[in-house]
Amino acid sequence: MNNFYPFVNTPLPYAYDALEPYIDEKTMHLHHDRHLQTYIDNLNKLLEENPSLQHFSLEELLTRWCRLPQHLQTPIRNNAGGVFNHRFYFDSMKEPGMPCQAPRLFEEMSLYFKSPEDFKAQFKEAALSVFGSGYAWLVSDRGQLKILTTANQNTPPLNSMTPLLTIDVWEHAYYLKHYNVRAAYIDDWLRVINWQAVEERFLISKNC
Ligand code: MN3
Repeated sequence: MNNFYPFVNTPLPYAYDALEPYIDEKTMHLHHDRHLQTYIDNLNKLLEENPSLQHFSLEELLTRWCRLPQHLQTPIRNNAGGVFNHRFYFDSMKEPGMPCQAPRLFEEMSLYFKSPEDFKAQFKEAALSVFGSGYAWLVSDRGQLKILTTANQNTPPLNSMTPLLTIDVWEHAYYLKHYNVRAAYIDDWLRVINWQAVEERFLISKNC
């Protein structure tokens, strides 16, 4: 895990075409190799110029922003957020069709959203509601499951919340295949969620 400066663009945990036909190979190349790479390069440049921040982990850069010089708070939030969010998004997906279950999480979801199917409907609604660019998230907020959205490359408040799942709804995540139809992208994305990874994050958040 590459969590400190210098940041490198770690490979996707699957092939670029692994999410076909739901998310296309070209989008994955551009998204990982160009978009994420740009955030990594920008973050490294900021840290190269500010050596006193090089010992901060990626998460610390996002949670200890009050320790950052004021003029760096926005660029660090944008670029460290861009790295964190993209890695989290890519790690939340897997090849379609592989058996993948999250029995403990789905049981808990039923308490908060009625059922996993209702959760998916509410999550889709939230992802559709993001105006412009941003993300929708499933988080554990001190043990409570919640859906929230963030604008641009903002992350959920990681001091109090544990992210469990995210979808990137910037247009670059879907425009080549789904054009401007974000709803169709969300439906396709719901078929490639790595529920096993989400369940693992959920269990860790419960100290299980
Ligand atoms: Mn993106």
